[in-house]
Amino acid sequence: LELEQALADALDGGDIQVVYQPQWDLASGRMVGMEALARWEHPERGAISPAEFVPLAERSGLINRLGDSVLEQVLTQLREWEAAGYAIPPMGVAVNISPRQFAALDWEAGIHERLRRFGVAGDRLKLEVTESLLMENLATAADKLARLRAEGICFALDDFGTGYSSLAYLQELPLDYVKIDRSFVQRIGDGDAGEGIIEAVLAMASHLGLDVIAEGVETEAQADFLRSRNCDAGQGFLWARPLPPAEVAALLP
Ligand code: G
Ligand code: G
Ligand code: MN
Ligand code: NA
Repeated sequence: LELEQALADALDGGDIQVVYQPQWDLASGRMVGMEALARWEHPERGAISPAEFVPLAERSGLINRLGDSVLEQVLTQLREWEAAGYAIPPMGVAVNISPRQFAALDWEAGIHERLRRFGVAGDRLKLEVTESLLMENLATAADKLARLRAEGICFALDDFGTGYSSLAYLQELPLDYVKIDRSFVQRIGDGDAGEGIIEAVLAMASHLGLDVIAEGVETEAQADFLRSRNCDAGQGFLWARPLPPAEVAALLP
């Protein structure tokens, strides 16, 4: 409860900041996008991981405010970068959307409204959702995605392979990318089933016409494996950690 109050105060005080982790095209080595990740520096406890405060925000209902804050920071940043003449990479900036946010009645309207208010084109924005959005009625979720996609926003399915994705469900959802969870990437070279799972995901994505981004790439051997299997893009400590805005801007053309 104490931490919940601290999170509410941090949201009031602007203490939730956004860092950006670059995503790279595996064939050309060019930066093709980035993922926005929330960071909380607590005055006494130091850095608190989003793995801790995002679930807390979900439980306490603060997730909508957290999500709005992250989205508004990203849109402000996009506007600034564009005004400064930076080319925003083609996959745009990805924002994580948690299931409870996605399900909120006014969430979709809030996205449309903020794009207009901040003067940012929808195609600069990518939203990362998880399979848990399927907790919602499949048709309702698919309609929501389709209406946002009509504004140019694209969608990635995050943490792919960790849930219950069935081909039938995925086929019903208008998605653009799947992200291979880092737990699979970390098993490359282990000689167990990890590589086979990645190959199966790549085959499935190709069948569905989806691009694939592998996350948590830490070694050249992992990158080589993914490149050799025609995985489209990668993200991970091998290339760059999540970076503050000025550092990621230095990587933009
Ligand atoms: O940045 P890090 O790898 O520590 O993130 C841990 C988890 O927190 C990841 O699952 C990530 O998706 C999630 N996360 C980070 N930032 C946000 C955010 O702004 N919104 C939501 N919903 N989740 C986030
Ligand atoms: O669930 P999601 O994909 O949003 O999680 C992204 C999280 O993964 C971020 O918290 C980010 O800090 C973390 N991350 C990014 N690259 C790497 C990596 O190469 N190795 C590890 N262990 N974590 C990473
Ligand atoms: Mn993510
Ligand atoms: Na993930």
